[in-house]
Amino acid sequence: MGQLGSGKSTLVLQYVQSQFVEDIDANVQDMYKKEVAIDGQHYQLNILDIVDTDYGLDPKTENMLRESQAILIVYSVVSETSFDSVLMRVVHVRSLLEGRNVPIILVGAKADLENCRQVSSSSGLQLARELGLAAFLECSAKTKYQIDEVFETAVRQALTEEVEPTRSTEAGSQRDTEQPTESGVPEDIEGQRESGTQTEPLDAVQGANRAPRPAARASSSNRCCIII
Ligand SMILES: Nc1nc2c(ncn2[C@@H]2O[C@H](COP(=O)(O)OP(=O)(O)OP(=O)(O)O)[C@@H](O)[C@H]2O)c(=O)[nH]1
Ligand SMILES: [Mg+2]
Repeated sequence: MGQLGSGKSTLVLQYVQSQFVEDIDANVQDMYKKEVAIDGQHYQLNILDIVDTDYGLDPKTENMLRESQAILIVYSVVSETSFDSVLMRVVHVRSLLEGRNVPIILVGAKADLENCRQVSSSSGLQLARELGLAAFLECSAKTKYQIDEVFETAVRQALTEEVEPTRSTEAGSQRDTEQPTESGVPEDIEGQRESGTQTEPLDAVQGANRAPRPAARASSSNRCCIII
């Protein structure tokens, strides 16, 4: 999810096809599949690149979102308006999820465009913390910076949610109505990153590189549906 032009499709294509495509058809919803090994386990990822407008989603997409295992909300670090639209999207997603604990990962795209940056790394991190999101990363589809990490984070977070005792990510299963848990972002990193200075992976702030608990791996169906 994310504002028009924030970089969603380019990000997926770089991850799935290892190419930076400059001109991608907008307003086309595509499902991509990728087999990956993460932490020694094989997974089949189904990545749905949705059509997301500021006017909402169609009902079919909303249903797929409810049945997903992880949701990526993307903004462009060179577009303050895309960043400002994140809150609205998080609120909307949470209303659709009705308490299901599907991890929402905040992604700052186009991090190679440092000279045009309008959103600092620390602002992205702070928003992720304030909203209690599962993780935050910046990436660049152009330079491949943190592209794999974005999706690996999504899978790890999905697995982490799977082991919560009363929750399930199996399609069609009964889910509880708890509110999303606290962010995995550690307390001690706030303020460590200054505007415009982000050049290294944000691993420390992701909650992303937390290894999934062993039970998570055991209960996984090795399929993961990610919405972007
Ligand atoms: N420099 C740079 N440009 C990027 C990057 N990612 C995407 N772009 C460019 O940003 C523009 C929009 O990217 P898209 O991937 O189509 O954005 P989108 O979010 O899928 O857009 P919609 O489908 O219209 O909502 C394209 O011209 C891309 O080439 C990046 O990491 N770096
Ligand atoms: Mg697109």
